[in-house]
Amino acid sequence: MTALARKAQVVDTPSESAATSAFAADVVAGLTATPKRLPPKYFYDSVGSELFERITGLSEYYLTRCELEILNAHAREIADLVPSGAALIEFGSGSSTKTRVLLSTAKSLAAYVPVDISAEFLRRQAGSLRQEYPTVAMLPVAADFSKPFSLPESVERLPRAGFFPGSTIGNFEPHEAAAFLRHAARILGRGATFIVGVDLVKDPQVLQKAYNDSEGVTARFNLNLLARINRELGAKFHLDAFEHHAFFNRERSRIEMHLASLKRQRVKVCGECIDFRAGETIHTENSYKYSLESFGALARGAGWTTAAVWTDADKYFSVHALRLQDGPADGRAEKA
Ligand code: AVJ
Repeated sequence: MTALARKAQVVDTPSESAATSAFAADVVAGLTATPKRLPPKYFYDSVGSELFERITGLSEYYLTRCELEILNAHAREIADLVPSGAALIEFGSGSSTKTRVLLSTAKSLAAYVPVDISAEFLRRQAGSLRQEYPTVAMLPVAADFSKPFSLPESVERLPRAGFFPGSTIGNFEPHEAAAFLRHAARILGRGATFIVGVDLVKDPQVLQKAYNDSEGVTARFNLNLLARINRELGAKFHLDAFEHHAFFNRERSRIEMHLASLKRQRVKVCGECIDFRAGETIHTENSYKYSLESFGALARGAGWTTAAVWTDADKYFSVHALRLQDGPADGRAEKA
């Protein structure tokens, strides 16, 4: 093996123990904080990813259905906003159905760069896409897309378009979402287009149901976080001593998910004793809901202009095509 090959292998396989200790540190920090919280990115181990897949197929979970309706209805227009010969950078992958709409319609794409934490998932996904789209270079990057990362050298000179579907941007606090859009501007560079899926404010009943489905899949998805802590960190959470709570916080325009302790209890996690009052919750996720105007304003504040916006027939969900003008974000695009 050459030195280069050896190096590449080390770089792209972050050791399991390093990942586990980062998880442990975040769990202990979140559970010893007041109020208690856990980062939503840890929902997606293999069990959680599978549960999320099931959520996207639920009739109550309108987000995926509405976004696909928009992408399919406007595929041509969206694809026309992607410069020819461009590299398509996807922030967090996993939504290969949505990606396929773009890969199939934007015929002249030179490369597809999915950026995701799960190297294993990326490898499998890239493998099947390679067969379906033999003319597009598949260049997965294993990284946390919310932190700075470098693009593969071969796409540095290509025009770039970004894709961030699913309203994952709603997991960020609004100020973090703005920071993320500035970070994306730096990665995508001058003249870039950014296609972003954003869930919209609507009848709270509809929102409520989307996060409290009748089959209880979302409840299991939420509780899997405790199951994962048990599996990977050897804790002993009793899953039946906690309950899934999801509600719309109107004032902050967000769905909040919590895990509520059904009784007073103490759980040992990584050597720390975590005490719960009866009814005390762990805040596990926020899912912000925007209006077309409020998201447009957020994007504008981060240096992007709105080239186009589409919604589904019910106006439940939106897809924004953002454009980076010559003087982007905080006045610089590294790659321009
Ligand atoms: C993938 C973050 C967009 O907030 O709707 C689904 C995750 N949480 N059901 C969302 C989720 C509960 C989802 N996002």
